[in-house]
Amino acid sequence: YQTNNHTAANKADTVQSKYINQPLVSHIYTADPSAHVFNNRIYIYPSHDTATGAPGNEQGDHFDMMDYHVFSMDGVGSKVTDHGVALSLKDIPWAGRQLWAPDAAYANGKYYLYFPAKNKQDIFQIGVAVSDKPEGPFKAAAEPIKNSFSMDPAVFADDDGSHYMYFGGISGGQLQRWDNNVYHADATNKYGEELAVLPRMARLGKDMLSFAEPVKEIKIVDKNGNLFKAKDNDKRFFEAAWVHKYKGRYYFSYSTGDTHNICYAIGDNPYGPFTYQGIILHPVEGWTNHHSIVQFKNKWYLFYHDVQLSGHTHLRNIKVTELTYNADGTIVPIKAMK
Ligand code: FUB
Repeated sequence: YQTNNHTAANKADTVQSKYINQPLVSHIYTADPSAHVFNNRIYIYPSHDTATGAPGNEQGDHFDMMDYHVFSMDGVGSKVTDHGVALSLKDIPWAGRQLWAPDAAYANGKYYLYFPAKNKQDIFQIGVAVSDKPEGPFKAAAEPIKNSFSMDPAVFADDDGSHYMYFGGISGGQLQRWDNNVYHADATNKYGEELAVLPRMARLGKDMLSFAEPVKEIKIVDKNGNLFKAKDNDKRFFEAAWVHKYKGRYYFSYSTGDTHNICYAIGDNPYGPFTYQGIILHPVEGWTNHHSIVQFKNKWYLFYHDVQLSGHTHLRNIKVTELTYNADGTIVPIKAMK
């Protein structure tokens, strides 16, 4: 997660000419937008980036977020409402620091906010908070979700009412430290011939507060059915899992991290395996690339972020653009800069 060195000097120029879409909000920095349609309105659950002065390093210490805001809008292009602080670090009993990329779901007449944070031992886990309203405020459970680890939760609601959480991220997200659901503090990232670390998932319990089954790995394979190696870093999973369904098939999309692509793979069921298809979103400005995909009124949208407003990797701004499919169900790749 290295910072980039953009200067303010040429910014006015780049704002005019370089970006295909403009930030959805500019009064605060926002990132990792998870979008959902609730009550016929688009709700966005992003990270809230802040400049706390935390040092920039590979562990991502500079992503030092302290709270979440929820945003909503009638449709793409409509006014965006900031609903204010929905959950604060100080109100999460188990959390120590770093509120990273969240997601949300609706069930049982309630709204659930899922979020990663480092616990008091500085190990990432995933928490849940509950509200009667999609915009919150949310009340956090006293403990993280049992058996959860790493970060970037994404909750997919299937047509039969089942909810599945997909999660994990290597490097700063600590996923490389988890093998067979056991923690190894000293495990490091690999970049060679060994198999790439796989993202994880679990079906959520009916209470939406727990996992209903042991955490499983998700296989992302090439067209020959082979898993990627750690060195295949333009394709292998790094972070930012998202799942959506299109014409009965399951699309698992994710960021390749150090090569900055949003890629996707398609499977026949929520557990995979998922077969790699290609790039959805080419690298954006800033080190991280993180997205969500949602259908609204017969159109599909890709929410993402870049660093147009700040020029700094840890101070991002959320954006949206339309997503289109080819007749065979593959996605037309997007370049978000001219
Ligand atoms: O926002 C902090 C981290 O940056 C997220 O959890 C990652 O996906 C990356 O976007």
